Amino acid sequence: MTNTQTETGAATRKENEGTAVEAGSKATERFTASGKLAKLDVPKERVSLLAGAAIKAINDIAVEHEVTYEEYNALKAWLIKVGADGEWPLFLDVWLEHTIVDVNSKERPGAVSAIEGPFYVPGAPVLETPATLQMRSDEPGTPLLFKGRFTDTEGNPLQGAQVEIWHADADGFYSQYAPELPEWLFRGTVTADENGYFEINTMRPAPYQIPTDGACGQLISAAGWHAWRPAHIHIKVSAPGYQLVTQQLYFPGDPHNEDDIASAVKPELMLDPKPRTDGGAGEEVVYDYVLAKEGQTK
Ligand code: MBD
Ligand code: FE
Repeated sequence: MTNTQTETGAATRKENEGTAVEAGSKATERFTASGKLAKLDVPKERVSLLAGAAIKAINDIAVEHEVTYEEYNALKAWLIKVGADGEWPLFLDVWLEHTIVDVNSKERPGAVSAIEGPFYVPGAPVLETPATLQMRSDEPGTPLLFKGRFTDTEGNPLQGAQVEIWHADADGFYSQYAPELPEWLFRGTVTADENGYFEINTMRPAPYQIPTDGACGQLISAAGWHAWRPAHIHIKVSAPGYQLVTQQLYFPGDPHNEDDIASAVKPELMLDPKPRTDGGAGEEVVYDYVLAKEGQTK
């Protein structure tokens, strides 16, 4: 298999469908331009503690594993390439974000969190339920009706809830990170009704291989790993006065549910799709959301 195919062989990447450097640079640009950077203010004590611990950890590895000069220079060259390819967001979101999520969500009741990943784009078109995400007229894949309900931790329906959803197409590509896809393909902000119900018509995404032609791909092949994430749907759920939850949802039976390169699969995030009961094509799946009030802990 090459990096130009999905694992199922269902689709082949076209010549012009972009490179790791393009996707990486876009993710880097977007992060740099986002509000996240403007707000950063980490106190000196924490910088000293965390940077000191990280430096110590890597020095300990060098001692324990007797790192050679050749390995040290390979590391230096690789780190330079990560930056040149714009792949710091990808690297961090694949190999570190899952731990940051767990550390920061363990006290929150309700919906379970997972990583945001590098391909979120804020400001997707707002659609009322029942919604259909933007797709092409000949969109390949299995139609998926994703529906559910928002409640608080007491079971009361939530007003003003919304689902931000983004996912790859049936070839494993994300709009705005691969050329020639419609800008908001498979991206939307869906508002639930006054009883907290939402319905979203979309297509089942394909398993996803992180870009293999950049620094992260170079590491993966040099180490003999694989680059796959299981098929997943990215979600941000929120309601006024409630804590925002970023998560992902997965499909049973995916060959990479057990060895996700980004370590972001959890049993609570597994969907249970069934054939549609209303005679429509494809599958439907129900997934309900319990949100915690601002400041509410377990
Ligand atoms: C993705 O789609 C993703 O979800 C992660 C975590 C990393 C790379 C691409
Ligand atoms: Fe993703």
